[in-house]
Amino acid sequence: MTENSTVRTVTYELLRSLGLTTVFGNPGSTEQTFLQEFPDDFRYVLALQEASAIAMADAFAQVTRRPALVNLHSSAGVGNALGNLVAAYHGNTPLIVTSGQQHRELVIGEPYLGNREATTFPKPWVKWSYEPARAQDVPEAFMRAYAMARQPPAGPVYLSVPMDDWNQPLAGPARVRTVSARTAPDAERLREFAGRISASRRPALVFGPEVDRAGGWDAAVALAEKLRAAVYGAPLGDRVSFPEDHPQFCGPLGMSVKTISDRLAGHDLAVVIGAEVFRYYPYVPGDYLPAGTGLLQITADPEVAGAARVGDSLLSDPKIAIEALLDLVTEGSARTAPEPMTRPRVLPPAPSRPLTPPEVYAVLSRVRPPDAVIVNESTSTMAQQVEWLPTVRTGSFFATASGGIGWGVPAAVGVALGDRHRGVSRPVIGLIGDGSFQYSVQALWTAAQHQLPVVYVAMRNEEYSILKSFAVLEETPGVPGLDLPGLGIAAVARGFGCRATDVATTEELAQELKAALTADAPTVIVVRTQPRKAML
Ligand SMILES: Cc1ncc(C[n+]2csc(CCOP(=O)(O)OP(=O)(O)O)c2C)c(N)n1
Ligand SMILES: [Mg+2]
Repeated sequence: MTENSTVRTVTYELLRSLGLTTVFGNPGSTEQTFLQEFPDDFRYVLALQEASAIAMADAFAQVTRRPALVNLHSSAGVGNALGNLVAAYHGNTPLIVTSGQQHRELVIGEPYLGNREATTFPKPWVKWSYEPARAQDVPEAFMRAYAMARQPPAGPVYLSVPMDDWNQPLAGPARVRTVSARTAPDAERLREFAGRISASRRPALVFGPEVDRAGGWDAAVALAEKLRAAVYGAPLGDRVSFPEDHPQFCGPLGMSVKTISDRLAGHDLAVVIGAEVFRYYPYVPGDYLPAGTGLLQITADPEVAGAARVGDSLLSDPKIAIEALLDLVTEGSARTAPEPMTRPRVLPPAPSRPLTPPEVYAVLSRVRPPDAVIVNESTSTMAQQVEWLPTVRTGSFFATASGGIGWGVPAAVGVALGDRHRGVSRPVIGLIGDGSFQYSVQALWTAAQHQLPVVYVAMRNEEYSILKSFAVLEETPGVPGLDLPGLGIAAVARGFGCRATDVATTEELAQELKAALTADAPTVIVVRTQPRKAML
């Protein structure tokens, strides 16, 4: 044992070997034993609240395509983080979330800032949850956490580490292992699927977020073209997996049982790859599938396959399956090409004040650089993005995978940090509703401190607009708490160190966007907009 070799030094050496040298977090007294003498080759990304730490790490992991490490404060910090942990779980993001436990000597007496039933607390939104039985097990617990987070289906895991463990003597090095990040399909079942796809007269391909995450964008295009199939976007996607300007792209599938079933009518087969069947919301009754339509699902996640309401499932990494299908299916040149999606792009006859969301989207579609990333959390206008701002490149659209808001503002920070980490420079545009902006607003400070190229466009319609549409759908008049008067978003953003401005016209918006795209600090552009009745 080298002199001064401890649980902490052995663990840092392991983290270094695993490439986990960025730590997202918010510290407390129970974490300082871990963070002490923080090595120079490690980087600590401070988030001012734990919901921000998780969503930043989530997007960072997605962009770098590697697990990310998060360190939170005891039960209070984990509690603040839980909402965004749900998104990481549904988004299959490999996150190793750690928090400090009180001193082992004190735990039996329920000490101040102890973490009662620590391993239960983040469940069911972690794949694995552990508190080492002995201090000496800490490095191996990290190794196991890494393996669990990375293996398919990837996802968040949790480790609670008593604060006195870190200084315990321990001989290194830790045992380093590798694990698979992809699993191949059962060959026989895949051939069966290929046969059914080849025999289909009018197949519909539905590509979901797992495809883009697996790096399957190009393979998805090749499969669609070989089959000459209609392609739809999976409901409520947190990633886009197929170019939305492709002539075979027919638009989003819909969200409710009824709209999806109506959309699939006329297709004898729906092939859903890398998505739930389906991510339904809201409940509008209907048939789960139209009469005469079969359904095949390919996913890497047994839970997602198990929960499908209809159809036959195959477990596989989506990219491996698509590439294998490409060889197995017969050419679909005899099929009639699908009708591409229409984009009416209707604008008001004269400029309106406040602006309508389409006027804002029209400016964005003009000014957006082709390589820009969009993070969208503008709930009542998200459906308009596909019309105005089609995603045309892999890894360039992000949204919450859970439906919980308060993910987008910090996720934009995580995307920009991830890009910087992998040596890529792209503008990141966060389209965020004025309500959604508030939940993890302190992420702006981290963006400013790191001088990240993030441009937020905050749509200030002064309400929770989507919830007003839901009130109509659900026939629930008189719901309180849906108006948001008096929010000074630009002032808040300035307070966190961002550039910020209020705009009222399309000219001002275009001008401020252009300036923001070349600025050396993050910018928040607050645009006053009219509430919009969302199509649910
Ligand atoms: C953490 C969390 N709290 C509450 C909700 C419920 N919710 C869904 S959308 C929404 C309003 C969003 O308003 P805003 O961001 O202003 O967008 P708009 O609908 O006005 O476009 C709320 C409160 C949620 N999804 N997640
Ligand atoms: Mg709003």
